[in-house]
Amino acid sequence: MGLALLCIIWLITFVSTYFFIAKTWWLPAGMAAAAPAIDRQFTVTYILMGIVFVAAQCGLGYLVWKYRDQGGTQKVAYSHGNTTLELVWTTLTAILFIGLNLIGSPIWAAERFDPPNANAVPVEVTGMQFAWYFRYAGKDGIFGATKPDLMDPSAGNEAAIGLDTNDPASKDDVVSGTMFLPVNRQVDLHLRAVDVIHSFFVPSFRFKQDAVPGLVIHMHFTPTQTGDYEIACAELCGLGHYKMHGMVKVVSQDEFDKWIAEQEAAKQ
Ligand SMILES: [Cu+2]
Repeated sequence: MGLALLCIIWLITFVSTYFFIAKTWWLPAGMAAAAPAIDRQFTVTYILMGIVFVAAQCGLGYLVWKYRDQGGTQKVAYSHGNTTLELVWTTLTAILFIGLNLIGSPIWAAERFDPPNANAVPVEVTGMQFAWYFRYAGKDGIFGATKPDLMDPSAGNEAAIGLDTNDPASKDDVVSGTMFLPVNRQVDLHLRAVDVIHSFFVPSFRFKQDAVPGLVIHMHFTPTQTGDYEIACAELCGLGHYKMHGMVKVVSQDEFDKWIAEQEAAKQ
């Protein structure tokens, strides 16, 4: 029985480790400026935690086998702990976790606490049950007022986020259900939520941030490749959570300007 358990524990360990090493199910290619640094941190974390995982599971299998029931009448010896051993592993674990946090925090903080570039594109992202809306400030660079009592989610776009069309600053605001971004230009994100907490997740950009009702969260990132990328809501936000999906279209600056101009024209 002890040998069978050892075999099962080791088998599960090695099979699951294989899928991680072979990258059977893995992230899409990184398409944002911060992606290489985030992937490096991710790899370091995976390797370190992988070593700990394999060592712990191998130890578990071995001990299950070593201390199997061997019959006989030998009395069980109980251990009441080993202070030195406990101090050592607690210290090592603390060093590992605090160290990983310290290594990762500059990447995390740079997208949040550094001010955005002067030429960053401001985009307001609004999450609501169960759609994402993207607003561009237009030529004046100012987002017009939105009002909760003007919100009509069934009408979509401008009406969905409750844009106040009487506000002069809102006249040139463009609201879209698809996110358009110019390539190699920083995006100054203003992240909002209307009803519950949502999470704006673009796996290809290695970008994930909660959108919280009552808060406007500022973050920035820079897409580095043109193409279409998926947006998912990464926070269970209700019955339609599974379909709270959107697309980012990263295009050239010219195509972006053309698209904005078309949207402005359609408003007239
Ligand atoms: Cu959601």
